[in-house]
Amino acid sequence: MERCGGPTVSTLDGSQLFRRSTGNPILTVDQLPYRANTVFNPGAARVGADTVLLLRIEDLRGISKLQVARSADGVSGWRFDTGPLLEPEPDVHPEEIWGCEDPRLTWLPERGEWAIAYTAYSRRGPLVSLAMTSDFHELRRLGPVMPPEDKDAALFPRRIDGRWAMIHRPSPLRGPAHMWMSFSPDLRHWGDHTLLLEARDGAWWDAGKIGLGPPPLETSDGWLICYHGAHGTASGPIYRAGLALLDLDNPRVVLRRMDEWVLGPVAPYERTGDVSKVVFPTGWVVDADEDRLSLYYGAGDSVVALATARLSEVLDHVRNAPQPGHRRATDGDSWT
Ligand code: BMA
Repeated sequence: MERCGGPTVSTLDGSQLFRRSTGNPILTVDQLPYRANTVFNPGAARVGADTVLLLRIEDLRGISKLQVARSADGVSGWRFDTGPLLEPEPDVHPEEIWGCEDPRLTWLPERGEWAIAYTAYSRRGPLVSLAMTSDFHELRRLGPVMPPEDKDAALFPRRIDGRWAMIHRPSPLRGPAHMWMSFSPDLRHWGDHTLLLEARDGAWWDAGKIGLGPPPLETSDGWLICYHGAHGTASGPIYRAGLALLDLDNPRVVLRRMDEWVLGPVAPYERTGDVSKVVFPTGWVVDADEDRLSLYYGAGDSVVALATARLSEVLDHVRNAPQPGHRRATDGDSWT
């Protein structure tokens, strides 16, 4: 991935960085070539002149599969492949018995192919599986790489100190669900599991449970990451999205973390749906010439939506966010 961004002066506050597409929701179940319940939480990629979305499509049984849609402008005119790229094959892949969900796409220049990190919904709970494709027509499964419960995974596009790196979100039996990082020599065997970014506590928007959104984006300031936080309320969780910056050479180090969310459920299609009050980013595409960051997200677990920002303004904000190492009383850590 090309390194992007440069210094700018921005007067926007964090919640104004992303602007919703006037075409939202950009994809709904009515546009699909077959009947289904919902379409949401897409992986995103730029392939040649097209934006490719790998859509999560939940069928009328409740089981999800992954289907490709292509568009020249990334907003409209979506063309669908005839069949799904990845559909559960429980006979040979029993971990997919209840579906394949929430893909994240990472281009790996070294291998000349895309890594698809997705959630396989097994009888023992969701787990992280990997598959590879070079063209979004043919697919090769690598299989499960993290046991249940674990989800919200994406690969870094290149090796870090000689090893592949992945962010993911295990759900521990006890306590909050934080984001972790793991390493692999071959994309199959993963270890050196490291706690990366902690869910905050109490009333914070990202208290209790967080998870990575799109794959880490390499910029000259560091790895930009977007993550969701699920804030519990009496009427269920509210899913919002925030930003952080990881050290370029050692992404185990969180350089900056914005306090305020940058995207929350405000629009009607975000506040109602199969699950209400959900924005769930899973893909982004950069147009460096246009200084544009296009963020694709599931809304209300029912439709696909798009919000765009100037990448330079996003980086300007994240650069000026607090350093997590500098803890404050409001962080609610154990020493307060
Ligand atoms: C998460 C995942 C997502 C879903 C989100 C909001 O745990 O299951 O697929 O979009 O919850 O319901």
